[in-house]
Amino acid sequence: MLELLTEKFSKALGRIRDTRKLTEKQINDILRDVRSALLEADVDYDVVKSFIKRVRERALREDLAQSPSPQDSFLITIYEELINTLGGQKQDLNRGVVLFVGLQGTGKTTTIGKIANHLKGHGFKVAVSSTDIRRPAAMLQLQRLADKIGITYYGFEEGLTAVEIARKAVERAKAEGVEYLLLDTAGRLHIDEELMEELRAIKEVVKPSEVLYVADAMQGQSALEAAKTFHEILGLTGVVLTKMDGDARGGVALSVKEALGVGVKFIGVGEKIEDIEPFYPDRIAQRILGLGDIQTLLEKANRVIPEDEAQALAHKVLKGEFDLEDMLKQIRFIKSMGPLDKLLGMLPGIGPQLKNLKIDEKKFKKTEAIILSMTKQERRNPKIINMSRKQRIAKGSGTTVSDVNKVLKDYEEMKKIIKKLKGMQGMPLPRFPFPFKG
Ligand SMILES: Nc1nc2c(ncn2[C@@H]2O[C@H](COP(=O)(O)OP(=O)(O)OP(=O)(O)O)[C@@H](O)[C@H]2O)c(=O)[nH]1
Ligand SMILES: [Mg+2]
Repeated sequence: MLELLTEKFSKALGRIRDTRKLTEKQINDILRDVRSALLEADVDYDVVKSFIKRVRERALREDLAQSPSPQDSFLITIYEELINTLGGQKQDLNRGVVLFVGLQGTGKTTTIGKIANHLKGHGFKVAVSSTDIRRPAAMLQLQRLADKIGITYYGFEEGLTAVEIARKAVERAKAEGVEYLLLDTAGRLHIDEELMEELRAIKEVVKPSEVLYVADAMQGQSALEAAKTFHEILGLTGVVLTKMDGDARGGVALSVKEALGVGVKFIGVGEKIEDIEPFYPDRIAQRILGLGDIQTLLEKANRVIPEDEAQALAHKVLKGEFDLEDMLKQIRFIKSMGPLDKLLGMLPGIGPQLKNLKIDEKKFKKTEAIILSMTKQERRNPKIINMSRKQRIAKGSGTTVSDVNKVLKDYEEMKKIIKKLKGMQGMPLPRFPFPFKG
């Protein structure tokens, strides 16, 4: 996700570091590269134009040459304008009835399952229902999802119209004190009168707190064309971009706010139920600028391990201290958090290095066994692990010396990467997280 933008941006912005002074010509040169990076990443032409214009005007008006560090000021300007383009503040989901609309196969039903699960995880009382009467399998799909995640599904007798289902579902939700009722709707290949009429009627009846348009990011700009029609007729309150995992360009994420006037609320990043993220414009801007997404990472960690342990670990990581005991802890909670590459991708500066660090998740078990066969002393100070110790560890964990060597090598590799984080220490997040200096 967004890899292309990140890569292009880091090239364009890399030039800033190499300059001592920022002249108007240099600003223009850099902005030309930024412009082509954005266009290549499939950002809407008008969005790019207005972004570049705002950055240039601010850069010249604020007279960067007068700033103690023109490079930093320029980067901050870019960072802040990126956040504006992405929609500014993070948008919360208003309580009430949330109506999901969009074209066929964009991920509406899956997204409802993911968001229901997400809201449940935050302690909300959630229920889901489906007005998609065209395909019987569509309702069954949502019902199964709901069962799987332990969410109430409202099903009704056959023969009801979509509008009648919607009305009944809302009545039940009200009676049961549900905080979020997520309503699924039928998708279509193209916008047609009948669908729009149905959606309009449903909206009339349920008086939704949110009308979310579900768009498939892999369709690029065209994903937003139909959205405009939906917006005119239904008054959208936000967008969910699905399949961001399949689109390295991700330009559509930067285009939504300006194209529609409403922001992205969630992004779907995979097929699994937990593959959903609230959309934080500032964190996305950090990702694009190659700063990683340490906040999301820490937040995830918080949810899995007790807070103080998470903090202690984050602290150690930030200080660049990291021994095999920490690695063991990491492995254990990463295992409960999902794919490692995704997690590492959120750490600053790690994206491009991932290619060299493909940790096989099945290897975790072995790694865990090997570390467990070490003494405390060995875990805290891996340097002392000589050949005879390796043989003992291999025997104890039912592995080979070469397996032990591999774990030690992985550890060194992780340590190297974590050292990079040292630059982040003491940097206030998220406003000035630029580890670009010097
Ligand atoms: N990779 C990936 N796949 C996704 C994501 N969201 C949904 N999908 C997949 O997209 C396909 C369609 O998802 P659905 O949720 O059935 O889409 P829908 O909009 O409800 O489809 P209709 O009800 O037929 O209009 C499924 O195979 C999902 O697994 C995502 O964020 N990433
Ligand atoms: Mg569906």
